[in-house]
Amino acid sequence: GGPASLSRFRGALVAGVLGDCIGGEFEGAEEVPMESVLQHLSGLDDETKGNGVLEYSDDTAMTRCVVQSLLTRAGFDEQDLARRFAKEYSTSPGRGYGNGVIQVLKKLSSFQLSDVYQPARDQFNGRGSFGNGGAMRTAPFALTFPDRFARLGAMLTHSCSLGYNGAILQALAVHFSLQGALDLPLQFINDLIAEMEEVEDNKEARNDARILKEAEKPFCERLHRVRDLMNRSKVSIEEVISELGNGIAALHSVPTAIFCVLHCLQPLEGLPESYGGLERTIAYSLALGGDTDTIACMAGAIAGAHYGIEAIPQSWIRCCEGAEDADVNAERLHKLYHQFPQGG
Ligand code: F2R
Ligand code: MG
Ligand code: MG
Repeated sequence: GGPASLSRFRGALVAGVLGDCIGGEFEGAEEVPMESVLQHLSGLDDETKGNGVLEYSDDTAMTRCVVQSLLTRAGFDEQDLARRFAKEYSTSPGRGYGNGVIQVLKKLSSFQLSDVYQPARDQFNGRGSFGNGGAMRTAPFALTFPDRFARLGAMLTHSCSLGYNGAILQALAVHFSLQGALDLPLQFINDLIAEMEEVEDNKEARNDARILKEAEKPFCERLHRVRDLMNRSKVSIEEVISELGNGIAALHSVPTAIFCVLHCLQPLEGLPESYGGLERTIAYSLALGGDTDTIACMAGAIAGAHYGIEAIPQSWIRCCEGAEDADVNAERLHKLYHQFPQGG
């Protein structure tokens, strides 16, 4: 596709932060009535609030490391990125990190480390993490070479293919959305399936899928389910959760985030008519419960890339810690990528 516009890229990075900050309220909740979501969202329009009252979590903390590393090194540098993840964690350990990844982040602080990918390989008795921590931070990679950098960036903490392939899928979804691909939703999902057919076509992926008793190509299988749900005239929240999941595993959250965006392209019953697609996507992601900050962060990034920065309510930006920084950095990164189109 053609080059992504600045508005789309700003939209992606800012809406990702919004999803994380706004979604944090419900992370881990089993059931989230839409009424509670709408109440939470209408609180963001309160003029007396603002100035970053909703704090960001690990999702944004790690995305900021990716952005800073890409900007400072003018491209992908795993040593620099690993150092930034470790420093960020040691400075602010209370951002709600996954229980496993904390071990990796502590080991990455060691000066004697010769291979920055080794701590991730040691996770979960050598099987590696399949959590969504690699996927939640990939949006900055989505302007160029999303698959290569998303994979390497994720493997610093997630060495299981069900973790890093989730990061690739999320980066591809943002990448396609930046090119305007969501104008043709069916083509969008078919293109993602075609890409993931190749991504999952190797020994490691097949082996991990077999050990975890998943389908031969787990992400492709989930994307087929997304396409089936898209074609249904009515889908309940319960069906989405049972078909796609709302959990902390990349497999149970990245396809879900993609579905949220697709489902919210049109007005939805139960959501205010005044909402545009971006607001609908965030609201719907929260109503699924479970890993709401991360699903809303990933869905936000894909939707933000589609609707652009102009679609994001200013009052929401004012309420979310780090949203204005994300906007400034999106502009810097966009400029850098246009100077060095290969991204390093
Ligand atoms: N962790 C959270 N939220 C829950 C609690 C927050 C915190 N304790 C608090 O109270 O403030 N949110 C954040 O974590 C998710 C991203 O996690 P990430 O980076 O993938 O971490 P990790 O530890 O690698 O994986 C997460 C969990 O998944 C299970 N798991 C992963 N791989 C496994 C494997 N091979 N075998 C068995 N289990 C595996 C483990 O339970 C891991 O702890 C985001 O939601 C982010 O917002
Ligand atoms: Mg989080
Ligand atoms: Mg989360």
